[in-house]
Amino acid sequence: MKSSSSIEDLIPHLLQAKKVVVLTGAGVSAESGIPTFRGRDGLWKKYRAEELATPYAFISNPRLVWEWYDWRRQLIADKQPNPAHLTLAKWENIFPSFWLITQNIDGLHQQAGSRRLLELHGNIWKMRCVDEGTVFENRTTPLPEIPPHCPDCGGLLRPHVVWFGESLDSSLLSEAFRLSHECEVMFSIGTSAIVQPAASLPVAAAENGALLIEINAEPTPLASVAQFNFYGRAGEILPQIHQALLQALEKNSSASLGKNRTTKARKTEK
Ligand code: BV8
Repeated sequence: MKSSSSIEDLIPHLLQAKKVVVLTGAGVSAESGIPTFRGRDGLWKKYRAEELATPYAFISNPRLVWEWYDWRRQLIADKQPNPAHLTLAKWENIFPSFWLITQNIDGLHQQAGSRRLLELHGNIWKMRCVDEGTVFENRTTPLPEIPPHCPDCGGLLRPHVVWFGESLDSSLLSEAFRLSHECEVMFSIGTSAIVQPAASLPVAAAENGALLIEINAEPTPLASVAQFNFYGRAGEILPQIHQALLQALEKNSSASLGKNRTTKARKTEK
């Protein structure tokens, strides 16, 4: 496997960075105890995610699809953000412009405190009425009724997520590409970089001259495009990068990040 880069070599780039964007995938939630999509533990009964997370599966068997989502909601309900989520939430106060784009639907980034966040694929705690299109939050686990029905019109409810074969919200997607095109540094963390169009965001950043950093348990198709590769657990690597960055900020308070950011960064640690 390609060896990991050195955090020491990465830090000077981060000290200079003003616009930083991060793309996360299921690997960021793995250390919170949530199975990844394509990992060994990602299967549910005998089904693969690609077979159930589709409009076709829902139309032909809404009960089966909702049983899967109810199982995932129950699994996620008592899980907590891990150090990877918590570190990324702190980075909103470290870089002048920081945005987090996630493919995950588990809501753990919000729970960790991230606010500058785009949820590309929706959120498992939201439901949408198939007839009216109204969206509302529902955190009841287990669901009392499967499939659930709209409290207003009695129509069928669906998870407010983007299924395979469905288009992403166009304004959200164009914002994600704008941020990726304009950033100086892009991290791709805990994603196999297979699912499109999300997997094209780091490529778009790199094509526009951004420094691309991959943090993943194993190399992905982005490995050869990234200038820095860190292989291992995101919940360990991100805090290591964060600590090295804080030390460099302390030492080099006149860096382009400026004194106010050093103070601000110190504040996020209290
Ligand atoms: C669309 C919500 C227009 C639902 C999800 C172009 C080329 C090829 C195919 C396509 C293409 N354009 C469209 C497609 C089809 C399809 C697609 O990409 N298919 C793939 C399988 C090839 N895309 C779509 O359908 C998208 N729609 O483009 O609309 C269109 C319409 C019709 C036809 C054509 C175009 C919609 C995609 C959204 C699907 N919905 N989720 C739900 O969750 O129930 S995607 C699903 O996959 C999750 O959101 C997940 O986050 C996402 C990506 O997976 P990963 O997050 O990367 O997870 P994975 O398990 O794969 O990898 C985890 C990684 O973490 C691993 O590498 C592992 O090593 C690592 N890891 C594990 N532990 C750790 C770790 N790393 C660090 N630390 C650890 N501790």
